[in-house]
Amino acid sequence: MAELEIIGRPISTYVWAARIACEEKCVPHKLVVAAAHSPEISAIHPFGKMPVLRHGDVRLCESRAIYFYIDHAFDGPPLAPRDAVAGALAEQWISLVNTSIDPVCVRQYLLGYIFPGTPDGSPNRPQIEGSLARMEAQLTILDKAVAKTGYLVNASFTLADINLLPILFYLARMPESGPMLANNPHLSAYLQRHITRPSVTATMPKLPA
Ligand SMILES: N[C@@H](CCC(=O)N[C@@H](CS)C(=O)NCC(=O)O)C(=O)O
Repeated sequence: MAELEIIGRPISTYVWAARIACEEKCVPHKLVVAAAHSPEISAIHPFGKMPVLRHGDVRLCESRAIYFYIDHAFDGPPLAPRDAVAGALAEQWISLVNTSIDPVCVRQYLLGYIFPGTPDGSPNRPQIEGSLARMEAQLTILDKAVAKTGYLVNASFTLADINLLPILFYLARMPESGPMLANNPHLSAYLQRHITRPSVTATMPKLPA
C-alpha cells in the first residue's frame, strides 16, 4: 500500500501530534506540507482544518480519528490502552485538552502572538491578557494530573500525552506561559522528560531562532 501521508503544516500542534503517533507506532509516513483551507486539505476536511490523512483509499480528517486509524490499522505498541478504563481515561484527557485547553492556551493565547490579527502584526495584547487567568488554572490542573506517575493515564505514554506535548512545548517558549509552566514543577518535569522521546524530536517543527 502507498505510504501514509499526514497533510498540514509542521508547526500545528495537531499535525505534530499525529506525526508523533506515527513514530511511536513505527508507521512509515510522509508529511505533505499544505495550509489550512488549501485544496488538498479541504478535499478531506469539511472545514478545511489540518491535519488530514491519506493512506491508499483511506481519507480522514480530525486528529482523534487519525490517531484511531494509526493505532488500529497497524501492528506495533498500542497508543491507547486497550483496557476499558485506561482507554477511556486516555479519551477523557484528549477531550479535555481539545475542548478546554486548546481553545484557551492555543487559539486564544498562542495565536495572539502567532496570528495576532492586529493592523501592524504586533501581539494581540487584549486577546493574550484575556487568556492568562484561565491558562494558569488549566496548567495547575495538568500539574496535578501528572504529579503521581509522570503520565496522564496510569504509568504509560499514551495518545493523551502525545496530544498534549506539542501544546506544552510552545507554552514553555512564550513570555507569560513559560514562567507559569515553570511554577508547576510536575508539569515542567513531565515536559522535559517526554520532549526528548525519539518520536517527538524526530518530528519537532523547526522554529525561527
Ligand atoms: N478538531 C480538529 C482541530 C484541528 C485544528 O484546529 N487545526 C488548526 C491548526 S492547529 C487549523 O487547521 N486551523 C485553521 C482553521 O481553523 O481554519 C482536530 O482535532 O484535528
